[in-house]
Amino acid sequence: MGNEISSGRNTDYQLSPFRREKLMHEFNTFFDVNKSGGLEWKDFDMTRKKICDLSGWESNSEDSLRASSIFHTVWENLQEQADENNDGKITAEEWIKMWTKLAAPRVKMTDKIKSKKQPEVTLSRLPAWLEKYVEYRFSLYDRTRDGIIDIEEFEYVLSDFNVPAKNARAAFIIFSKNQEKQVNLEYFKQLSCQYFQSEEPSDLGNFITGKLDFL
Ligand SMILES: [Ca+2]
Ligand SMILES: [Ca+2]
Repeated sequence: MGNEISSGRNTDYQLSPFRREKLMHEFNTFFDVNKSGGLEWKDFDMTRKKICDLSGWESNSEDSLRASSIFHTVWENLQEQADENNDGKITAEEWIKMWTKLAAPRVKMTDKIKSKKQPEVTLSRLPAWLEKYVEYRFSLYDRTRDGIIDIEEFEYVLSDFNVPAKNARAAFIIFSKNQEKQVNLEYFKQLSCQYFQSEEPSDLGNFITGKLDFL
């Protein structure tokens, strides 16, 4: 599947070290919940459960059933895109490979011959499964359910992922522009999109995980 010609993607494309580090940070800190070194349904099920528990959703409530269905879909879509050897696990290598494929600019064969320079990455939408996942992550942060994440909520939820309070607060101040910009779902999605795709270290989305520096 997906050889150079049929995929139409530049297969020489490599993610920058900056982007790789961000993606691995995301993989290790947030996706691999049980710290097994790989992603499995178990990791997604644990996140789903955590969101339901924190939100006070009873196991058979409409909200809980919806979360369950969405998490199954997210996991199935991720598997389709990343689980190359179909063993039900996504390794770090498969994760990076998937992102490399997604990021590889579409090229015409003639362009490839003309220039060895890598085309600039343009920010596009996240894959649909990830966008759904980001929405649930927003609801994990938004403890008071007012549609906005504040600095206390951000610090509180990240402490669960072992992010020091000082870093979480500093990061929040950066991407909220000194708390002048409301962090609602739309802005949170924009920042997340930037986190996964930006090559520019000063972009505000790079601070969305509470980590202050990459490479
Ligand atoms: Ca795992
Ligand atoms: Ca696999």
